[in-house]
Amino acid sequence: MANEPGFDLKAYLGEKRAIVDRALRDNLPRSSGPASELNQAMEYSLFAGGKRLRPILCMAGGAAVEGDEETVLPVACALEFIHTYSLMHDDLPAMDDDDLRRGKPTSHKVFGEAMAVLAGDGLLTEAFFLMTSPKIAGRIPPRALIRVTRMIARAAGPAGMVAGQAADIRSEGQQIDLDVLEYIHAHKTGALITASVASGAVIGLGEASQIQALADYGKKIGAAFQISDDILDVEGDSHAMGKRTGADERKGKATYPSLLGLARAKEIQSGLIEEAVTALSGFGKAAEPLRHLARYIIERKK
Ligand code: GRG
Repeated sequence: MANEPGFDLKAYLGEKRAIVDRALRDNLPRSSGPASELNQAMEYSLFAGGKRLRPILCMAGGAAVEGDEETVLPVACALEFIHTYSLMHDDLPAMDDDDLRRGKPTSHKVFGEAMAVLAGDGLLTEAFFLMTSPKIAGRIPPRALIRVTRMIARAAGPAGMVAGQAADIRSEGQQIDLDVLEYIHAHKTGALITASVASGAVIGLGEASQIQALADYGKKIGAAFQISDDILDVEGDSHAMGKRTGADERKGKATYPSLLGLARAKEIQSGLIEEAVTALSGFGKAAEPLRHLARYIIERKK
């Protein structure tokens, strides 16, 4: 289905980012005591210029089932907490050893390794404190809240993102095939993106078939998103991205372009976006932001 004309994605993203940023500030734990540096480190990475894609997908998932945005918002923020923790830990010397992210020095470069580990731990645990807060618990049935909490824990943990990261680390410098690469992508990146869209729909009290359709959409855009990341590392503008490109090749990482070539990677990516939009065929105008977000994933420059 073609995107409807008249939808201004830039304005939509700007408006939702402002809402997310405000809510993140409101929900950031503060401390002026002996551990205040921990809070500074959490704040530094949370406000280092992320696109807020996961919270926006969560809000758009909620909107697709006509859920209440205020109720979805704490879960949207929790997803950004988890995403930020994963980037902080991924950047550590023990993992990807990156000095720059989004054009800024990484957490361990500013605060030291121990504080970067702890600030990541803090964001991860705080996410679950936030998503089970009375702000949500008083508004939706307990079953929906438990379902969302388990869904996000699954996606972030050792059956999801953490497993993807472990497989990725073990595959570095090795010849891997497309099946392993797909496993890494689906777990490391896809799981949290899928949970972002689906959790919005669960909190928005969508029907089972709607939640399933939105999870299918999430899987497709999650896969396309990771292919974009691989393509941007080959063709992207390092200035726009705030980091050096070509890192995958330097580290000997298998990617879609390295295994299949750039042209085929782009073809697969476009196919995934079409399938994602098709998964939304049962939705009307309420899913329009999601349709546009799907296209944004392959058009993004950073
Ligand atoms: C440490 C458990 C653990 C997991 C790390 C997410 C991740 C797993 C590693 C990041 C490595 C990476 C570059 C993955 C590619 C896709 C990805 C998640 C990119 C970053 O997400 P964006 O583009 O980031 O949404 P911003 O900066 O906009 O928040």
